Amino acid sequence: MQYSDLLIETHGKVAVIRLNRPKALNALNDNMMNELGDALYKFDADSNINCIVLTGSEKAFAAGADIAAMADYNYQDTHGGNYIGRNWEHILNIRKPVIGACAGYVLGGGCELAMMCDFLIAAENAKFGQPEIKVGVTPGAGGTQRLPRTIGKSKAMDMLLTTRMIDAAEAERTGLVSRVVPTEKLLEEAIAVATQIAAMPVSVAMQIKDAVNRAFETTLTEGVRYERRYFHAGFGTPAQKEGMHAFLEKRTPNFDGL
Ligand code: CO8
Repeated sequence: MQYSDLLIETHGKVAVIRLNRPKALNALNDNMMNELGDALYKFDADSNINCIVLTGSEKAFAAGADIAAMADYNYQDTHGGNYIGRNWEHILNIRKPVIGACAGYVLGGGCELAMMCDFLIAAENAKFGQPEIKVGVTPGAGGTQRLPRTIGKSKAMDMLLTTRMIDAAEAERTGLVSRVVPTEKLLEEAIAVATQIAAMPVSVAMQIKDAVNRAFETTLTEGVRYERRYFHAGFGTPAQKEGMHAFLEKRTPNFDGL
């Protein structure tokens, strides 16, 4: 598939997917979401790739869903045959780690897409917000669900009801992002972090991702049981043998292909 709204690069075992509709601040339209799903599935299945970085431009990760495309929709258009949302959640099926590298505006559907990544690295200039109420709708891709689970009810309500944007420092303070880096270094830093992850056994990275996501869907006891099954099953795998023996032999483990 040729992409018109994405740019793709690879750096060793790291794939970088860049949202690329600069004239519309990367507003997320149907074609871009189709392309994003395609690219994510492709890299998830590619044994040469262990980690994916999803980013936008310095001005905008994404300023939301494409308002121009949606403005004249009616209920049949959104919920009918071309159901909005059908191509928004492919990212949740990706087994390998996906890091969101966010600069500039991260708004509405852009913030929701970012929250579907495994963790976020923010540029100092990043601004996160859920301004949907200002265009007369609720969020539709998890803004009312993932945001309060991530930053707490009070901050989430404040952002959702007033449309207040939070800056990178506040986003880090609230746990929405894991690190803040200088704006001009965002991609370099994100690739460095992804490269570190890509050197780990991808099989274990995928299990950790699955187990962490389970934490949001189940009780603590069931979640720990789920984790314990992965832990027990890990014994006897090449990754466990290589990791533990490399430690005992005081050498760097080689998790290539594991
Ligand atoms: N959709 C379409 N076009 C956009 C969007 C958008 N979300 N955001 C910006 N643009 C366009 C502008 O129309 C403008 O185009 P043009 O040059 O042709 O006029 C261009 O990008 C540059 O934007 P501005 O001139 O407005 O730039 P400013 O620097 O003045 O302002 C802002 C930047 C503050 C980001 C401003 O553009 C803005 O407020 N944008 C809209 C933000 C917004 O409301 N986002 C939420 C949209 S609704 C949503 O995301 C619902 C998600 C539901 C997903 C459900 C899936 C199931």
